[in-house]
Amino acid sequence: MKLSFRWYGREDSIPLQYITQIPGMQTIVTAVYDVPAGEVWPRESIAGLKAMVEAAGLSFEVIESIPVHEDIKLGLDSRDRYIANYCENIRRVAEAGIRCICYNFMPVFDWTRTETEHVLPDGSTTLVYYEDEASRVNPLDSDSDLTLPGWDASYSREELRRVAAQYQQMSEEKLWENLTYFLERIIPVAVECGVNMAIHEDDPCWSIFGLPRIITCEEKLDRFLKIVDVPNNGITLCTGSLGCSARNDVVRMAAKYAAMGRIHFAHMRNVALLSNGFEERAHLSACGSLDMYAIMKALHDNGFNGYIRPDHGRMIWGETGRPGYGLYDRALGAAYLNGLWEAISKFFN
Ligand SMILES: [Mn+2]
Repeated sequence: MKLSFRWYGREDSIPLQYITQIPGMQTIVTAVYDVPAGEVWPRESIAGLKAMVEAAGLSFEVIESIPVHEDIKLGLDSRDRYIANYCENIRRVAEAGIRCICYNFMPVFDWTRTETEHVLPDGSTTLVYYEDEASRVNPLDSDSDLTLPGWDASYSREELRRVAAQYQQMSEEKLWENLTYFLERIIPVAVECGVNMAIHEDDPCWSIFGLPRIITCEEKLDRFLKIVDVPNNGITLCTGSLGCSARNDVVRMAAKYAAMGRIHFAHMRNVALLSNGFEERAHLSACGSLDMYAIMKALHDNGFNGYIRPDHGRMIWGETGRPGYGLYDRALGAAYLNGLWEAISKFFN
């Protein structure tokens, strides 16, 4: 495994040097954040990121994400221009040394929670999703002013409703068709550039706010991988996104897709499944519902050689900042993942 850490560029309050100080840290996961979705990233912006990352002693090999423009997901006529731009972005980041690109195909909203600063009994704060509160935070039919870091803040409330209405008339099958159209055009470019595309599962892994979601479970990942059946068309195994549904056997999926050589990136996070939703917890198995050791062992035993990063962390030790993306708890997560991997590697090799 290659240990990595997400960093939001110059705007991130966490200095790259602090990330370098995490033992075993190798690679930064980042993106060009100041270009609207669908447009081409300037070469200077990519080169600037690469220079900063490498100056800190880290490698620049993973992008998360190149966002997929809504017109592509909606299958509008304008999609061809956005797909051409997407291909150009793949070429440009590949030229700069990127080997893996994470992206998702979730309509309108990226990851969704009902609260970003839920206080746990130990005083740390975390991201939670409670079913009974989901309608309260629905920006489509309430006055909720909740916005999450993954959501496109460029939409006004009205635009958001207009785009969502287009999806609400769309079947899941139509969304699959639009995903197929996209993959058939971008994957050949990824192959040509030697880049692995790694789709991220929908988070949470079910339909929200009446919008279709299709990258949610083993059956659908199987279907996804067959659309363009080459190694470069792979997945980001996000344990927290899949693990928030008890129907998903994350250990089994880690083993299966690693053995197929289709997991290019792993997001390691623990969640506690509750009767009314889930809470993000510390990475340690004992803190949540997922057996993190078993997932790491499944990856190890099936030849996983991709990038891995600690996913969302809690806010601890008084840290404030971007929900899920503080330094301290993610650094503890990285140390824990290192420990699991070293023990598994030494004991089972
Ligand atoms: Mn994730």
